[in-house]
Amino acid sequence: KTYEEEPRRDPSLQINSKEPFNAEPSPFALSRSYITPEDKFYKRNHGPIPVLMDPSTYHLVLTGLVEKPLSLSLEYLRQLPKHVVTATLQCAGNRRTEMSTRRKVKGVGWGAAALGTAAWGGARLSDVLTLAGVPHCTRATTLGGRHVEFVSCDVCKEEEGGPYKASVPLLHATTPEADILLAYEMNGKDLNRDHGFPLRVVVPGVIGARSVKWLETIIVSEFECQGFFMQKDYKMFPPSIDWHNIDWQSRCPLMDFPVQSAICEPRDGIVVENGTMVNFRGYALAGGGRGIERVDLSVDGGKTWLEAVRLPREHFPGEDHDPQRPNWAWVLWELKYIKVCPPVDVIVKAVDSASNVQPQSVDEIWNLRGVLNNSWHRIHILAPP
Ligand code: MTE
Ligand code: MO
Repeated sequence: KTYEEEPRRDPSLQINSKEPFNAEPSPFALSRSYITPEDKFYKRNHGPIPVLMDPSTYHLVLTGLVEKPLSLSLEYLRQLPKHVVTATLQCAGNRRTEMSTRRKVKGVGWGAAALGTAAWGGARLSDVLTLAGVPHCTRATTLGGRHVEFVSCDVCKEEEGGPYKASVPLLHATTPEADILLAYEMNGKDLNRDHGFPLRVVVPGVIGARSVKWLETIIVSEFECQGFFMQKDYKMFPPSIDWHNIDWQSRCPLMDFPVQSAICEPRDGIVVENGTMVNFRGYALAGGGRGIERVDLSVDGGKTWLEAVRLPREHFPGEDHDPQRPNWAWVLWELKYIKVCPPVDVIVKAVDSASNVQPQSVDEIWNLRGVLNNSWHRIHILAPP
């Protein structure tokens, strides 16, 4: 399989790697809309985009430690109760480039826009597992299943030409309130090829790496997925660990992402006269369905803080909406007409609903793979020469 049949992409995306295609929008474009349009949504791949000839012959296979192995057509999946969930997908490598400025890390460089919010439409994973005779369970199935593995049909170098795969714990997968979807729609349209046509997993509140695109097979298994991206990547190590002393087995695969925020407007390095009134905008999000409690902005390098104003959360038509339920989507925030005295650092930090805060410095969380950089985000505002 090659890169000869890649889809067309928005020319305004910043390309971080061409083959496989990895790209993100400008932070400014990202913060323009609550629901990220598909063409502006970051694209994270580990191989060529699969070419599926005929969706009418597509089948999703459910196998492993299930009572009833299943093979489901797309048409069948579309007849199951449809759920529309607005969820932010964020790559664990979001803001990796900043982490590298401290000490080099390994991986595709990403700015602060490796995330996006979409209204995902599809069947619930928990419903499909019920069809296969897997009950909602707290420990293991009667057959011994403990994890639910998702296998794609793309080919990745890291898997030595095999497909991308990942798993989530069975308890998570069988919990209806976890809103894990087998999604065939993004923002009310059929999924496009870049984002997983014809079917992808969406695991809200969890790093993007577990939301497997181009899903082909679901396996209920006794063990967590043994694939590269679960065992030898997307784990977080302490700053003392480097490539010479790493023991991959000593850590568990990343799931929920931590509280995060960034400034999207104005752009880093703008030049303004002393006393200029500036508008600020950005995003904040929390993993695991924890919402954002507060967003603090400092326009004087951290001496004093202002509380940012959240823009109204938008509800997509047909969305499952209940304010009591977990919050899977970001907050867009804003502060307008704030006087700045350059040169100065503007900083943002957020607090989630469980009172988790972001670390001040990237040094505390530096890790060799450059994942989960959620340190205070700053931009520099410069004075005219
Ligand atoms: N699924 C497959 N099959 N292949 C991949 O390379 N990348 C994962 C995940 N699912 C990937 C995949 C990673 S690391 C992320 S962050 C998200 O998809 C990105 O989803 P997006 O391209 O729709 O933004
Ligand atoms: Mo990712």
